[in-house]
Amino acid sequence: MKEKLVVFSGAGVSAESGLKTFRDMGGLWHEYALEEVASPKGWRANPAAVLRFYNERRQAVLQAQPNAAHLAIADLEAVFDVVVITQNIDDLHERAGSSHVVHVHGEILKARSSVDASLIHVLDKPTIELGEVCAKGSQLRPDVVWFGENVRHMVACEQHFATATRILAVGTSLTVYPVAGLVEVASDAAERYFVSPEIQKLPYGFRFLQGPATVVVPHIARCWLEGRQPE
Ligand code: BJW
Repeated sequence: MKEKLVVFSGAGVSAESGLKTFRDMGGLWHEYALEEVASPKGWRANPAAVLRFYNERRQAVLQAQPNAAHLAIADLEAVFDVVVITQNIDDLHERAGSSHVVHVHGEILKARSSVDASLIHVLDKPTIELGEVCAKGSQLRPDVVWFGENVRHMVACEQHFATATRILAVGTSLTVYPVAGLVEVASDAAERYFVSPEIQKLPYGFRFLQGPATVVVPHIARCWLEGRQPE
């Protein structure tokens, strides 16, 4: 049986594919008020503005390509049972070849009913427009998790974190809960790495490797695939 390896990713892993992070300088939350575009209240107040925000980001996702970090994470499947738990709503892990990806904050390439969260479908075009409705006649919205809404698959994710023997966290500021708390569920026996270009709060038991995802993640993957400890 293969060893269980959890990759926990945030916006930073897709930054070098040209997708903006949220809280860095130049990030989305410096350009937009998060309560206006990423909350149920903002959606009720101005659905057209919310749809525009996500339509523009969906176009960017469709134009982006997986980078060396996404590809290195996919390569790890040669040796490990890899579960990618991502806060990202893009599909770059899947396009890089990762076969088990859990999207805790939803997926931008899917639409869902605004009255029934179980009515979800994959979009066949890059935009959702006002007036496009679900089978129950309500406006379609992006299938993403806004502030105040329940995140997805938490019980399964806690199980994956608790049973993994290796964990690689990359490109997240660990500011958004409850997902940020997953790092605390990791086993003390697990080998744990945290990758970011800047020194920030380091979760307990994680070793910090500083640098951009496209440099540090392929290095860690190479070491793990060759049975060496990353330095
Ligand atoms: C690189 C790099 C490179 C750069 N290489 N790295 C008080 C305490 C605790 C919790 C709360 C609280 N008050 C409210 C809450 C709950 C709230 C919350 O956590 N708020 C905090 C902000 C305080 N959470 C929620 O509401 C969640 N739901 C929930 O709790 O439900 C229960 C509930 C119900 C009712 C009432 C209250 C609670 C839902 C959270 C939904 C988050 N949604 C978003 C937007 C939607 C998706 C989208 O539009 O994309 O998800 S917010 C945004 O942040 C997005 C991300 O997934 C998420 C995390 O961001 P991430 O990925 O960490 O990005 P950044 O930008 O923060 O960090 C990037 C990092 O990359 C940085 O460290 C860089 O250095 C690094 N980086 N370049 C490697 N090249």
